[in-house]
Amino acid sequence: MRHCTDDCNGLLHNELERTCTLCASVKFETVSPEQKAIAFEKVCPLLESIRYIVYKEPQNWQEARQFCNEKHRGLAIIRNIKEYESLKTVLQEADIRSHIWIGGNLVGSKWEWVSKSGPNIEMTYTKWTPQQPSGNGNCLQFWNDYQYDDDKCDLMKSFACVL
Ligand SMILES: [Ca+2]
Repeated sequence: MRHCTDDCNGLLHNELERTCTLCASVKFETVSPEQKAIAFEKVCPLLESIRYIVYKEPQNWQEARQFCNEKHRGLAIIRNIKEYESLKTVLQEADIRSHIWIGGNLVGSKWEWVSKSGPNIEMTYTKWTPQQPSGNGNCLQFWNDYQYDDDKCDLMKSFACVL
């Protein structure tokens, strides 16, 4: 895990470990006259207000990832249907129909979302094209009808970042 400097780019800064994390468990106390309670809440500021930006200029997956990391909050990740619909809308508005790199990566036998800093994120919500993944590549693209497809990482495609 990379150490982060002052700017966590929307991620949470863990002061103790000097790292950036996507989600954190935040302790809070409730004070009522009868009983004092301690609770933990999962907070993910980036994911709760996720916005995307799309670049038409084709790059290979690794270059796209590097670009998104430098300029934004990393390659696009999709955690749920809300985020999926959000990215789809951005692409439709930009009139981009297919072949868009997003931040999915095959690690071993598991598809994961890459993170700008910190560990990869488990891929729980998926929208695979029928008969995909076909095993012809380790990187994830939005294909026809904005459905997922695995493809060769060195191919040049438009791409989406987390804004
Ligand atoms: Ca494929």
